[in-house]
Amino acid sequence: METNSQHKPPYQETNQDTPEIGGGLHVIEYWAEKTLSPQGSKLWKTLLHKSACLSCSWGTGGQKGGFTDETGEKLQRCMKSVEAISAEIQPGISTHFFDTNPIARLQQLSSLEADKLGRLSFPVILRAGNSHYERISWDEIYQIATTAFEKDPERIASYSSGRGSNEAAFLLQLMMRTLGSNNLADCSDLCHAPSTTALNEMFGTNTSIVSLESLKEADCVVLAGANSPSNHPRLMNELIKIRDKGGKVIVINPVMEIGLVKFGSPAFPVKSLVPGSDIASLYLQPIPGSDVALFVGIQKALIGQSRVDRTFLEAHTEDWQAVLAQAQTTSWETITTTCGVSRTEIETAATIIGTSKRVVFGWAMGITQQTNGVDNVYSIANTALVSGNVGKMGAGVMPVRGHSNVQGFGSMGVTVKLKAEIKQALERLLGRPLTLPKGYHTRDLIEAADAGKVDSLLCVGGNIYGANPDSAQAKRALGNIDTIIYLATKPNIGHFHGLTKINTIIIPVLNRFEHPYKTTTESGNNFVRLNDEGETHLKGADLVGEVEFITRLAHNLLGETPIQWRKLQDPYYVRQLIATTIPGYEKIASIDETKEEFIISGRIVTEPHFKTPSGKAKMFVTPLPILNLPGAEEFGIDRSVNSLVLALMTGRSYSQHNTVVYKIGDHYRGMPHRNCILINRIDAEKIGLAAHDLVTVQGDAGKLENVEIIYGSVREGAALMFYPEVNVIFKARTEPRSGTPAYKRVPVVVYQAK
Ligand SMILES: Nc1nc2c(c(=O)[nH]1)N[C@H]1C(S)=C(S)[C@@H](COP(=O)(O)OP(=O)(O)OC[C@H]3O[C@@H](n4cnc5c(=O)[nH]c(N)nc54)[C@H](O)[C@@H]3O)O[C@H]1N2
Ligand SMILES: Nc1nc2c(c(=O)[nH]1)N[C@H]1C(S)=C(S)[C@@H](COP(=O)(O)OP(=O)(O)OC[C@H]3O[C@@H](n4cnc5c(=O)[nH]c(N)nc54)[C@H](O)[C@@H]3O)O[C@H]1N2
Ligand code: SF4
Ligand SMILES: [Mo]
Repeated sequence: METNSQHKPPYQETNQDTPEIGGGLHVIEYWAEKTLSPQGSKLWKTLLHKSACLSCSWGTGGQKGGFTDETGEKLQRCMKSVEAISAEIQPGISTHFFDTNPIARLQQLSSLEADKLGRLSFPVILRAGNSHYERISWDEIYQIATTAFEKDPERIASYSSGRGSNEAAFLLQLMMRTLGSNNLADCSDLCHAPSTTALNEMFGTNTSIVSLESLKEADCVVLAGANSPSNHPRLMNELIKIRDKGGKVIVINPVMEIGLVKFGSPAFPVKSLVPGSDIASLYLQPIPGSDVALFVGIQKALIGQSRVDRTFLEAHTEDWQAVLAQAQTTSWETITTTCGVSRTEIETAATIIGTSKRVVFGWAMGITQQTNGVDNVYSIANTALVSGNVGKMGAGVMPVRGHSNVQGFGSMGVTVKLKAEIKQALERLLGRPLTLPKGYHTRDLIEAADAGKVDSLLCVGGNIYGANPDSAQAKRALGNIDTIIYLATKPNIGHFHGLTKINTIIIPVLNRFEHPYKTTTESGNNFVRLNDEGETHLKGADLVGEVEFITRLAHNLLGETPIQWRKLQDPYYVRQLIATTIPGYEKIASIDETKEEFIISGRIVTEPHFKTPSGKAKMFVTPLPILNLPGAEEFGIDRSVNSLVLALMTGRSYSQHNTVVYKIGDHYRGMPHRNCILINRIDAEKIGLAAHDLVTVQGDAGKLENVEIIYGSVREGAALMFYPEVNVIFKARTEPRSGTPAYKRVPVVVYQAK
């Protein structure tokens, strides 16, 4: 098929189904369609409810009203929140649904179909040997759950996903740790764990050191491995404003995402929405997994241009000499062949960074979901330090987080790497020393379950089956567990494939805007929001709050001393515990009275003093990755077959939230359905393929067939597909220090079946 951009280099060509800009009127059409739908009034009631947006970590909403950000700016609500709310306000699943649909039929459902079943509204159980989920009483649930979690603490575990509240998260880890278990797997293990690891080593903090207020003062943003027009749309408003005031945006992404080139934002209806605003001043398309080389190249160019801030390095950092020496001694040849970006482009990036006054470096999954994800983050932060862009307003390092409260879960101690300060505070609370075994993060949990070492698992949200690589392994591993309890708002494919040996229980929970009490959440910008009480539209449904479920289970297991679990059913008292346990959260103690949302103290760094033992930022040398791809024969493909090995990036389509698919296509990449592979025209032509041909895409764990070739602006040698479907084809290769799978560089072979 023709492309609409023949004049561009081949890896910048898109297909004719791609719109001219990201965002734009399409977004307004979606708002209109949803507003006029039968759910319209419910949708608007929820949008106006004083609670944080459910969708991403940008964390719009809260006490200032649904459309205001923490600096008081209006019109900061995007259609992704409409998408998330629309799914939550669906009618409840009928009471007969599970009686008439055997598990074998439920397993045929796609992610989209599972979500469209509606809200879970009564608890169900699948018992060993049975073919149907059936309704279960609360008494029996607590009896099964109590027996399950009385087991050896090494053999019990939890998995969580960042949609719940801080209060639920705090209680979850408190219960698990009081029981003696440190097996607190969390979706962040699959996500920003490399950022947490690296930032902790370098700056002594786990999160972004930039506030939204500070970001607004930047005159340059470097955004690497993030498809923000789709996943953090309100970040786009900040980029637009930075460009409007003459600032620069450098985008680093193997795919030229249309919304990162030009974005039409509804927040600026006249000047931006229809014509679109320029986003990238410079767009670099590296080879997937090669960002370290690119950033070492930028450091080298900064040295060459005499733009290194040596005074800053000497005064405020450690081991900078080794980092500069690495950049100096690594040849341009090595750098450019590793990352596939030219020296001229790298030098241009360095000039922009070096001549800007205040640069914020942001990143997301393209950086972390790599076998060297921690090095990737080190290399970005090294670049920030080398150019003197840390420790002042308008500058710093900013991981762009995932789920709306994933960061809150980490802060509350839902992690295998518990901070020493929190451990000590928990010990004071319990009046005894805590022994914390190593603990299973998400990948270790799957491996342990696969080896038969896990008896009971409590899943507070999420889809542990759908989120992990190698779906067959995930299914097998979960199948080795005796009891899994899924707390969830809506059914997902994990509830139908992640089945246990004995009891699989699905418990329907209230969501953020439905609790009869206040809760709090934490945004990726370290801002704590207060969510007001609400009510559910599911009349007569049998739902539970996460706080209620966890406290009741904990009471059954642990009694009333030293922790009064029944009192903690009121989240007000949980907040009092958080205030004395979690560093920086002191203000939460009075939030019920003051309603004052706040930035967590000690997180935002605007002076060059760091929470490391020396008070200086510690720098790390970042070895360049060796990025070979296996030959086709290593996939068992005969030489006579015309095939191509590619580095596959797996991630989100425009209309999905993680494993939950809302619409099948991706409007902005011109991909009409889920079973597509986005590749470069040149690559396709190498093996005689054309757009819309059907191919097999095979990894080391399986293959997908009849995958449609879509031409897109992906760099040569790389391709892109959507999860969770693609998770059937590859095994986990993980980053050793964080356990995060390399979802963004999956070796696959592409060929046409005979
Ligand atoms: N609407 C919506 N919002 C979401 C989510 C959602 O699913 N839907 N999910 C939430 C969650 S949990 C998360 S973690 C975030 C995810 O937010 P993102 O990280 O933006 O999402 P991804 O789709 O994983 O893709 C990231 C980008 O990385 C690029 N990339 C791939 N490989 C590389 C590489 O090697 N180097 C570089 N520089 N770039 C690369 C891809 O081309 C893609 O544009 O979004 C959150 N917000
Ligand atoms: N191939 C590939 N795989 C990936 C990724 C990738 O880029 N590529 N990204 C990874 C990343 S970054 C992440 S974060 C994981 C996501 O992994 P998860 O967080 O495990 O998955 P989600 O799809 O976000 O979970 C959705 C489910 O959460 C439940 N839910 C929603 N709201 C609530 C609530 O308020 N309370 C409770 N209890 N349940 C609720 C609903 O039942 C919904 O079906 O996937 C990872 N997997
Ligand atoms: S940017 Fe994120 S938090 Fe803000 S409205 Fe959109 S989805 Fe919600
Ligand atoms: Mo994530």
